[in-house]
Amino acid sequence: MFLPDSALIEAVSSSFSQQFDYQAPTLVQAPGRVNLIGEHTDYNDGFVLPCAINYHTLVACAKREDNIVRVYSVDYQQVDEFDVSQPIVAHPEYMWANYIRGVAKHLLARGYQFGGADLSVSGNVPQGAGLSSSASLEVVIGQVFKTLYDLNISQQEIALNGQEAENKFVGCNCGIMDQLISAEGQQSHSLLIDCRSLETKAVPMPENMSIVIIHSNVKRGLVDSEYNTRREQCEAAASALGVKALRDVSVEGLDQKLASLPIDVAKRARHVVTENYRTTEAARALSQGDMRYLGELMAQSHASMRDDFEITVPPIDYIVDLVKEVIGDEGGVRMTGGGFGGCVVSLVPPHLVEPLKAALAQKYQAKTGIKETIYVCRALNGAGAL
Ligand code: GAF
Repeated sequence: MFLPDSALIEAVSSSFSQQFDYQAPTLVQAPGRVNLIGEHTDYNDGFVLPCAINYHTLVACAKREDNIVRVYSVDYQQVDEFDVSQPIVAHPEYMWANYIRGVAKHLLARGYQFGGADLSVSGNVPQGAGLSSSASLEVVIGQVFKTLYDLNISQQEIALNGQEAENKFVGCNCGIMDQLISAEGQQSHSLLIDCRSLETKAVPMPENMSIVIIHSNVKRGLVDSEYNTRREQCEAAASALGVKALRDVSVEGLDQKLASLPIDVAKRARHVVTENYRTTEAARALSQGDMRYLGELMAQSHASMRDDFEITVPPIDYIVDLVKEVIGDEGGVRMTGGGFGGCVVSLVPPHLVEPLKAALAQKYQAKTGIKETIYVCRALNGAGAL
């Protein structure tokens, strides 16, 4: 089994001992994710193709005999405490604590019974990068209570509970992709997820390609409001077209179907409908090792996010162009995640990883004034105890 970074293990273990004066018996992890294709399709009941990556949120934990949950955040050096036998309310100050409180509250509301715990939490999933640090925190906390109290809860319900906590307690109207891949990821595979049925199909990642994630380090602004606006536009399109969700619209004759919609709404819908098609095609291409077709689909996906969904920013478009210059048609590249900054995902033949790093080092900062960060990743298993 692939273990989280040893520095992370050391950080949560030693801080647990310092904070609570005894050694943690249990370590539980949940990974971040990168989405290969299928963006803004999850809340339209559509398809996504993410994989879990080797960056984690990690918790050292122990059961308590009472109903108190004590949490130490290694990254914020702050402590939170709440009682699971009392109504759980939002923390007045600490945003990070609300992910934990929200998950506990919604697990209890679903009927799961558990008492207190001591937790020391840390993570190396880059925050605000579109790699799902929040979802991995929600999922790891569900996994912690499952592990400590032997709860009879499926990985899928841990994910749904995390999403519910984020929607109702934290206040972000996200879809299910991030939590589901963090809970159910499979080593060396991506998962084609049907976000309506929540069925998953594991698709082997090609051994001859490296997953290279390039963080633009563009500070993501207005993300929540833009995200919610996009979601409303998609719902307006579905309702105007008389379907439950945009998943139910096929690509055949699409421009004609969208002709009577307001221009913005039509563009958003065109992205989602074509992206659903591209995502199922991409899963097929990946499973057949057809990297050329996969690369084309990723390029179309990026253009669609840029021109129709309008969620890319110039530094991200620049990185995508730079990567294309280096890899040609030997791999694929597109923005990944919610948009307005964050990361680009690329599948790159191993012999081109160093030339790619060199090209980025030479050109990106010179053009944008911002330094990129590069993560070469592997596809890993979802959440679990170590
Ligand atoms: C964010 C959301 F949390 C996901 O649910 C998904 O909608 C994604 O943006 C866009 O594909 O990560």
